[in-house]
Parts: sequence; structure tokens; C-alpha cells
Amino acid sequence: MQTMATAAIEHAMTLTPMSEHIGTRIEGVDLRHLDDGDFAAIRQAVFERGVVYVPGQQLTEEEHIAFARCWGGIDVNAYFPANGGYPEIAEVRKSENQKTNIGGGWHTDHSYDQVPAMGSILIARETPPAGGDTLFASMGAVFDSLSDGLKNTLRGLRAVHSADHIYKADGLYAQTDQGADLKGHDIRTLANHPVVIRHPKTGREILYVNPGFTLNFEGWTREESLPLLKHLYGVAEREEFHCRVQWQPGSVAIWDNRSTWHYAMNDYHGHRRLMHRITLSGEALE
Ligand SMILES: O=C(O)CCC(=O)C(=O)O
Ligand SMILES: [Fe+2]
Repeated sequence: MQTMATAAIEHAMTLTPMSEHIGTRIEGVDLRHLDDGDFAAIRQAVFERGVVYVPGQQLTEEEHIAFARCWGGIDVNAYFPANGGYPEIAEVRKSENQKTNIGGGWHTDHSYDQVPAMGSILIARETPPAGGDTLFASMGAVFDSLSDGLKNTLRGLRAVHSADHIYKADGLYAQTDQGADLKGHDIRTLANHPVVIRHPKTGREILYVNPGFTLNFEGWTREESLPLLKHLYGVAEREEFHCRVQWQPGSVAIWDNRSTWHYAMNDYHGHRRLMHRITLSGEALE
């Protein structure tokens, strides 16, 4: 009896909020052997809380891919280096000698695609002795905090997004010590999305612009767009809308690109950090 009771307690999956608006930490679960109920609860937490953090996992590359397939399709990232034998897995890496990291500024992955990826499953493989956290922001909570007048104005706007200024041959990363690792310098991207989207699964209104990839409001010049974009970015940068993931080797984070921004902190110079990322296919936004 004692053993059975202990087993039952060990199996119980626990979900703990990481901050008021965003993030759920999940424990008491092994992502390699999920039953349908636990998988559904994790999916719901990703949709409602933006990011889920699951420490202490031991997924191999094959198990990472198998878990990702449970969510739907996999998008192969066009820019990040692939992990040796597994084209589905992109490596996000920084060596002892590099000064620049990937994702070291607030952004939403793939907003430059007309059908943006739904999210990512990131696994920490090598972590620095300290630092290298990832911050996430809730763009639903940011939208909720705006005045009714500004909300209404934003509901009538669309925005133009691109990744060319970041990844092309003379773009931002090419100037840095990450340049040689990245590929896709000749890819051109241009997408346009509503500034306020409805989350495809929860229906929640979300502010969908970001400093990494949003160029301007449709029909406005960049110069005209920047003051309003900067105001919105200033709101989203408030810590009350954030949570922080602190990685150990094996930790897994699953995030929803529609409802979050993220920021990989670059505060561990002289140490290696290696992450394995699988990008999950998404749907058009409206
Ligand atoms: O390394 C990280 O924590 C995240 C990097 C990033 O922006 C990404 O994988 O999309
Ligand atoms: Fe990113």
C-alpha cells in the first residue's frame, strides 16, 4: 500500500505560476511518457500562460522530435545551424569565445512569416555556471493594460514584419561573431498581420508587434510608426508582464509565439551555452 501511495503521489503533475501574468512551471512529469490528460493540461497551460517550464527532463534528440510531433507539424528553421544528424533540431549556441548571442533582444520568433510558427520546444543541453536565463513577456496582459482608446486604435491597424535586417548578408548578425554560424543570408521575408490578433485557441486579444521584426504600421512610414511602436514596447518591457526561465541541462521550455515575446540574456561571456530548439508549425493570424 505504502509503495502504491508513494507512486501515485510521485505521478501527480503539479503546475505552479511563475509570475502573475505569464509562465507555468510543471513538475512531477516525464515528457517521454505522457498520458493524454497530462499532455492536454500542458497544451492548455502553453496557450493560457504563454510559456511552460519543465525542469529535470532527460529527452534524447529522438525523444525531443517525437514529443514535438505530438503538437503538430515541425518547421525547419532557415537561419540557425542544424544539429548534426537531426535537421528538425536547430542549435542555439554561444561558445566561450563569442560575444554575441542569438535572441539577445526582445522579439517574437517568426512574425516575419505570413503563417508564423506556433511556438518552440527548447531544451538546454549545456548551460553556463551562472546567467543565460531567458525572459518571457505576456502580450495579452500588455494589451489588457492599455486604455480603451488606444486599444480601439490598434484594433484598426495592421503591421509589416521582416527578418531581412537581422539575417541577410549585410544584416545585424552578419556584423557579429554569430555571423559565420548562421545561414539563409539570401532569404527575403515580408509579412503583414493585424496589430491585435485573437489567439487561435483561447480567443484572447494579443498585441502582436515586436522590436525584433516589426517594421511599420501598414500605410504608415517607419518614421510615423516608431513613436507609437516605441510606446507599446515601453509598456511590454515593464517587469510586471514578465517571467524568467533559469536553465539547467535537461530543462525544457515550450512557448507560444502568438502571445509572448522572449529575450535570451547575454550575461555569461567566457562560457558555453547550447540549446536545442524545435519549431512548431502554426496557422495564419487574424
Ligand atoms: O537561447 C534562448 O534562450 C532563446 C533563443 C531564441 O531567441 C530562440 O531560440 O528563439
Ligand atoms: Fe527567439
